[in-house]
Amino acid sequence: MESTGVVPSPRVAVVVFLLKGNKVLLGRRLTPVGRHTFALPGGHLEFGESFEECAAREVKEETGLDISKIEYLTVTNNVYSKNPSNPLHIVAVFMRAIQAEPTQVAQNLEPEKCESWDWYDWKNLPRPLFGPLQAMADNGFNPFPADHEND
Ligand code: 8DG
Ligand code: MG
Repeated sequence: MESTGVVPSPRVAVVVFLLKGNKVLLGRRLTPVGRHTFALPGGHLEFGESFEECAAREVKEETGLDISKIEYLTVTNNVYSKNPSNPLHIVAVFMRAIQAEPTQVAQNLEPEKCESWDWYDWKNLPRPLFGPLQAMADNGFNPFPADHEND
């Protein structure tokens, strides 16, 4: 990589498993990282925000949905090295939540970034999944509460 004198630094993202019954909300990405793969709503933490505030803001901005019962799940460290001229290192904080108002319908409010939003059964996820999400699913990660009936 040619040195520009600028030292790249990791960014923090907050990503949300929005849960409804046995389903999660996914949309096909239209942005360069993970283009055409199915991913969760989420985005970058803004200065001074809590994880919960960021989760609620990103879901609202991307889908129009209000969320509640926002809980921390896990964190992953992702170094995307495919494009060395644009190094990308993202610490992704995964939260879960449910709809605050179940009658609200997900809208595609950032159509330049996402094809559409839909609910998918966690046991029958669409493909291709966004890499980091596929890795979590492959590792047996389950975003549902322990007492949730998910068979
Ligand atoms: P912003 O700059 O508008 O705040 O953010 P964005 O444009 O909405 O960011 P994003 O790419 O949707 O999300 C930020 C990063 O979070 C993404 O580049 C990689 C990481 N990430 C994962 N898994 C997932 C996922 O399932 N969905 C989303 N949206 N991001 C994810 O590691
Ligand atoms: Mg996003």
